[in-house]
Amino acid sequence: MSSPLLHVPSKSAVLIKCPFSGGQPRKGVEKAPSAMVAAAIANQVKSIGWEVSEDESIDWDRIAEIEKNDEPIGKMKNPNSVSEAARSVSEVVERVAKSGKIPVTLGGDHSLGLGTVIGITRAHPETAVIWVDAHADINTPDTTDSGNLHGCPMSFALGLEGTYVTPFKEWIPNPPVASPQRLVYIGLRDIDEGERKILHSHHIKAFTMHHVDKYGIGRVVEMALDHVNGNTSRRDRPIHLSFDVDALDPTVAPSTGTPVRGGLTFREGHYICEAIHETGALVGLDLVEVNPSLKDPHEAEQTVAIGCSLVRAALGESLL
Ligand SMILES: [Mn+2]
Repeated sequence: MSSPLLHVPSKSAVLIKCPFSGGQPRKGVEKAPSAMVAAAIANQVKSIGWEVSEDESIDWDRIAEIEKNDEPIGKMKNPNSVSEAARSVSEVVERVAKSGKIPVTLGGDHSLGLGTVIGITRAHPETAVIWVDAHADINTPDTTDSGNLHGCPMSFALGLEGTYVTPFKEWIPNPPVASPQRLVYIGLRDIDEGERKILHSHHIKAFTMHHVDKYGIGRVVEMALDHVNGNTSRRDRPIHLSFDVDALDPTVAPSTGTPVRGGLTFREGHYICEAIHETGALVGLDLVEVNPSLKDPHEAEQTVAIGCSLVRAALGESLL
């Protein structure tokens, strides 16, 4: 049974393919969008009743040129290309969402999430972000050890201390449009010390794998939706789902850059997507960190397929 859509007028999705890997060191993640397209993701989404188009307005060749001579700033690696990729994505996501369609961003690495969160929140100002991930991705330029910016997008989106730095300060909104009260994590199990402090000091709701074990995924998603809806039974706040495939256990989704054991099962990952779809409140979706180059062809294919499957689940594919 398909659910009513609360914030968009019709079932219309726009695929935004982002062949970008500059937020982390492992090449190959930029190949995921074309691999998902080759796996017929557009037709799969059409087959569950959606009108599907693709936005190809971002000049990724220009961003690749920037990446070629992208010197670190402080600890931040590839700051200019990451900033420009995220800025470009934010503009497309905002435009697509304001046109009444659901932007589906296919990464690429999770630094793109900075762009999607800012873009969707500009279009739908009260949007809650559900970030499904093994990692919190909330390091700042000061707290990051690796300097890989795919570990930092949420700190920039929230405008945390130390994030209004060149080149990001040229475009990220100040004051921020996203809010720590409208952010919730599911699936965390590898949190840096600096991130732990940030999560505590900003009272950010996080359901780790410990909570998934303790309460079960059904209850965790209920609590997550309660939280972002102001601890009411209402389910009408717009939701942006940013799904990092590394939230899943590496046995389920092996071909990803920073796998961490002890993750979500196949069904737990799909359940999150299905339950968010049932609210009718989904306004934006990211599927990131599939890297088809890391494992053998079979494991890469398995990971691409699960990425497509999670997108379908979030857009309403159901078991019955
Ligand atoms: Mn991530």
